Amino acid sequence: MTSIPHLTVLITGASSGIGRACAERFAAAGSRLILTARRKTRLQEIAADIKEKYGTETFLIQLDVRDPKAVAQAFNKLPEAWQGIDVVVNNAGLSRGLDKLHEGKLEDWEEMIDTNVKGLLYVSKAVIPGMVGRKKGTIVNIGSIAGHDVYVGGNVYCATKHAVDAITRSLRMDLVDTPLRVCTVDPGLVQTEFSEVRFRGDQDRAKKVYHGYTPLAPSDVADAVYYCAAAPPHVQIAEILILPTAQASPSMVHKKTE
Ligand code: NDP
Ligand code: 8X3
Repeated sequence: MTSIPHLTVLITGASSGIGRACAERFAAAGSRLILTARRKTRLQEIAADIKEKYGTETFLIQLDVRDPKAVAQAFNKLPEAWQGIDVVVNNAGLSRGLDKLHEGKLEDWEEMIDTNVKGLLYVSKAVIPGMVGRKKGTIVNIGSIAGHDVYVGGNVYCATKHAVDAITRSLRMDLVDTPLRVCTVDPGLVQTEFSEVRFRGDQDRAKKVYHGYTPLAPSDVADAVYYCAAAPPHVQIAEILILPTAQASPSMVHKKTE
């Protein structure tokens, strides 16, 4: 794999989990990073950590991707030195609950759709025109195995990840006459804050999701994202589906019983 130092990489949802691991992976490769999330203190801690380890230059943006005006403004007023984004990792996302559809909550559905689908669209619209103008750029969307298959209670979350898959494939067509590349990295179970967020802070329930087998680590997914970005310019890694060895489908996970 080639190394890609000195690229400017934008990561959404960089305050935790997969986004944070991507920040670390690209920092280790010598990239400079635009990190965004709602929790700015977290971003500041991560920036300090990677500055110390790798000397990484960062530009931090406190941003809720659900707010189209804030997204447009944030990228319109980037300092000149940060305008040349080479790689965008559309990672910000979440799930809420595992309710059957007829028992689900409207606010949960809206939060998932607004973040996972509309947020990804807003950020893409803000960033891709510059890439087209510069004739250079890699877009890596973080999808999910939930964009390939469904599971009980996954209804709206699975729909958002199927939407990410559709957007990714369609965007690849939109950009086929440009040098830009459109990739999706679709993980199975990754141990992050994802389940804590899904179960609204119920740590016991969240921990059980990862019991009895070895889930993916965020760094496993970050390696796949980096692979997409570091491929030679004529190589477009369209899709990587990455699962724990003990997972065969969203609902089939081989767990050891004690
Ligand atoms: P985490 O909860 O650890 O991280 C989610 C990140 O998204 C946080 O940095 C959070 O930042 C950010 N985020 C959430 N909502 C918003 C928002 N409205 N605006 C801006 N940022 C937001 O979970 P993961 O790392 O696991 O999730 C990252 C992505 O990976 C998601 O798209 C998820 O769907 C996907 N995924 C996760 C899998 C898993 O098993 N963990 C498997 C497959 C896909 P903050 O709260 O500071 O804003
Ligand atoms: C996150 C993984 O299986 O909880 O996308 O949907 S799963």
